[in-house]
Amino acid sequence: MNELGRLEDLPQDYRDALKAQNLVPLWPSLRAVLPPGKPRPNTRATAWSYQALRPLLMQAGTLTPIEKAERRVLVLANPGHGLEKMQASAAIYLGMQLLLPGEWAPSHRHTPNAVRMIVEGEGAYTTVDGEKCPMSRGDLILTPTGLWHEHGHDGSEPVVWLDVLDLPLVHYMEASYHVDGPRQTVQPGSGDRTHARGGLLPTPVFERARKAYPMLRYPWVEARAALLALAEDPAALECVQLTYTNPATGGDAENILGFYALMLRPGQTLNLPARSPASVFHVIEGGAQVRVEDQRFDLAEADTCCAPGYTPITLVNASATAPAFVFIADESPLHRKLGVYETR
Ligand code: 1HN
Repeated sequence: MNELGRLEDLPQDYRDALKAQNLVPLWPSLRAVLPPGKPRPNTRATAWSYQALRPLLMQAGTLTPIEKAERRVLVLANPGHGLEKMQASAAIYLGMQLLLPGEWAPSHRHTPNAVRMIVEGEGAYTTVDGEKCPMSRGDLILTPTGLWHEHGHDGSEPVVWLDVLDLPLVHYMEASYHVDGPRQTVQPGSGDRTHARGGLLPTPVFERARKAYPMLRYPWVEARAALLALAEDPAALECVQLTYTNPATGGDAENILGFYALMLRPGQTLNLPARSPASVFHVIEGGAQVRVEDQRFDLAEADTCCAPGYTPITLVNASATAPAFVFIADESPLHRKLGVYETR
């Protein structure tokens, strides 16, 4: 491959003349924006220990009242992007949010899509688009783009959840904004009870009743039972993984990020091929070793890690007796829609 000319090779008066016209020569920067063979991601394989972050999150609970925070969150920031960017990967934002008994995080809506994976505690709920969604450990609750959402807590213990948003991408697109709103009126009904029974869906006879996101809550009891059933299926010999889908479309639950529940059998080693999207692994139950590049993370319950794209990943359940359950988020829907998805 040719050595390309450097900026310093150009006479200063020529560089000044370009700059005065807002012009930039491409060739000194061409390799940086178009590296050979594969991208050079800023995303670094990084892990966050729940045991290490939990006391700091609880401290935030005493240092900062909810009124002063709106959302009391410690962001899981990837040092490869610079901590102030608040990115786990190019498109993924991660945060651990704390809500204390009696607190209320007021209603708003925004353009980035969010999901919440409940980590600990009982008694909190989030109201999304008028539907009150109770929060229990392992539940996944969607807050798709544009839908009103607020959080409340009628229980007696702190509740913590992992927020996953496509904020870095939407912000990069200069499309990120929010609108505040009044407390929502809770409507009766529950998408997870009307859309997840034996392959039956409400018939949209009157089109006006149709919602783009009819199912907002994916209870862990259902996902866990489905994984255990799938583990018995010969088709899932290699990989026991489920995709969180929108039952109305059969496609991904949200437009930009993909969400999955994975079961690792006792002693299982799962070698994942190198794929273009970056991914996030969060342990719901058990323990999982994640090997990516020259790193190895031993994740315990509630620990989280992220991995860049274009690199193979190995997941190991070191327990000989207990299965491990892992929540995964990745950038697959985005990569597929943009036509840049690849497996190597
Ligand atoms: C947000 O709206 C929530 O509603 C949590 O709980 C985290 C991070 C960035 C932007 C909006 C929430 C967020 C967020």
